[in-house]
Amino acid sequence: YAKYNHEDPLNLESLLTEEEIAIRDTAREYCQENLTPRVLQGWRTEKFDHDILPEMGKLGLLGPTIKGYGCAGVNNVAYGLIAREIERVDSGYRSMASVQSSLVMHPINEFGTDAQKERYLPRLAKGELVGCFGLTEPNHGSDPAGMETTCEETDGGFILNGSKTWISNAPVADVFIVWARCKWDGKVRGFILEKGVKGLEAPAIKNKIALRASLTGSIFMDSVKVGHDALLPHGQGLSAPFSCLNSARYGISWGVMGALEDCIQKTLVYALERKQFKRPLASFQLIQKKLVDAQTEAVLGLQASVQIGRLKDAGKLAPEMVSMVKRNNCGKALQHCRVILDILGGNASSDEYHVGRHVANLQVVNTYEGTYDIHGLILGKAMTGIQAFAN
Ligand code: TGC
Ligand code: FAD
Repeated sequence: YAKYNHEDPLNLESLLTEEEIAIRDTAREYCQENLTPRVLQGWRTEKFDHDILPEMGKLGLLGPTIKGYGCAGVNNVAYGLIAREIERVDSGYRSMASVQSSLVMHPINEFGTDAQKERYLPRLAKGELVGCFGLTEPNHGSDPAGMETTCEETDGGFILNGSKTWISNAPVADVFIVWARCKWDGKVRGFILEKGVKGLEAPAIKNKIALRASLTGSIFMDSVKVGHDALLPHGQGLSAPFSCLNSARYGISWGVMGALEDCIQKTLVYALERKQFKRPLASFQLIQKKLVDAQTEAVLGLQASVQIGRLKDAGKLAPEMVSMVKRNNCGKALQHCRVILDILGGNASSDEYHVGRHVANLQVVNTYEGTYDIHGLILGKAMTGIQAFAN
């Protein structure tokens, strides 16, 4: 028999190439040495740290699957491994990076013109520009098809009106990917807006009780006039924003496992050190069960994410597969981080023990990019042939 390694129970390492392992190790070293020391300050002050995206850019962690434009051109498993390392520190930092990579650079690369790619991708890859993605609206979250933001054609370009809410990175964004319904044919299309254009505002949503290390805001568009070159011409209909979501949701399936792994590691160390009734907490059966249940789900979730990553790289991915891993991994991470938080006793309420911060973050990650229940209904439709979420 092989020797059981409780730090990698199903030998995930054996499923990775040397290049993937090297990328993971680079990301891990950066995150542990540079993000961990800043996370409490970021969480407590809700301040955006403008150095982080450029630092990630230098290491090739932004838009890493894109070929050219200064991007690393690595595979989707490597992209997932990067998300896992960033979210091991904080979901807010992963949010910042995955919006930049999957929700801003991806649509420009997929649906943009050569000129748009040249103008934005190299600077987004370096982290010199910050991007955001506006799909959700005050009256339309789970049902973006109801979107009220409009676009009409005018002399020399377009006019956009409407508002978006709960938009990651918006208050500090230089580049806004905004989705609007076009008045001339009723189709949804994406537009690139630049900070400073008249009629565009992006105030912060303050005092969040989760994801505090990442800035979130609204987007208000009051007759924002842009040229024809703002349109992403090669994507129309909701399948365009949904294709961005497929990529971000896949990354999230890895990321939340990183957050759960961090909670397991921290509560295990605590349980081995802390004594009650003259014995380490780790010696009690109930504590061991909580830790083992959590670890089993982290290990199984990661196996599923590797499989989805390999299928994505092979061009054999169905969006429903992403719904399954996004839903499962977010739900399991939230559930088990919450259970093992109990191991910390009263210290669970101190942010210095970190696990409570992960629990708060994971409530949001289980909600954004399609809620747990919406992904359940997407899978229910695939299974039964009956759409349950709308008429
Ligand atoms: P439906 O009629 O099913 O589809 C409309 C069109 O879209 C196509 N499609 C997809 N294409 C690619 N990938 C997918 N996953 C797709 N799902 C659907 C579909 O084939 C159709 O194409 P066509 O050509 O026939 O027009 O659309 P629906 O309106 O009934 O959709 C329902 C539902 C529930 C699936 C969808 O609306 C949904 O996913 N809702 C959840 C909304 C959501 O995820 N919002 C995320 C906002 S962004 C965000 O949260 C960022 S957080 C980032 C961070 O900080 O990390
Ligand atoms: P609702 O759609 O109102 O849903 C409320 C509840 O009702 C949920 O439990 C949902 O599952 C349930 N529900 C809805 N419809 C049905 C149904 N048919 N059947 C059964 N149950 C249903 N959006 C962006 O576009 N870009 C971003 O960068 C972004 N970042 C975010 C950052 C943060 C911190 C947060 C909190 C959100 C962010 N979002 C972003 C928005 C996010 O995607 C939405 O919050 C999410 O899609 C849910 O929409 P909603 O909040 O309007 O909830």
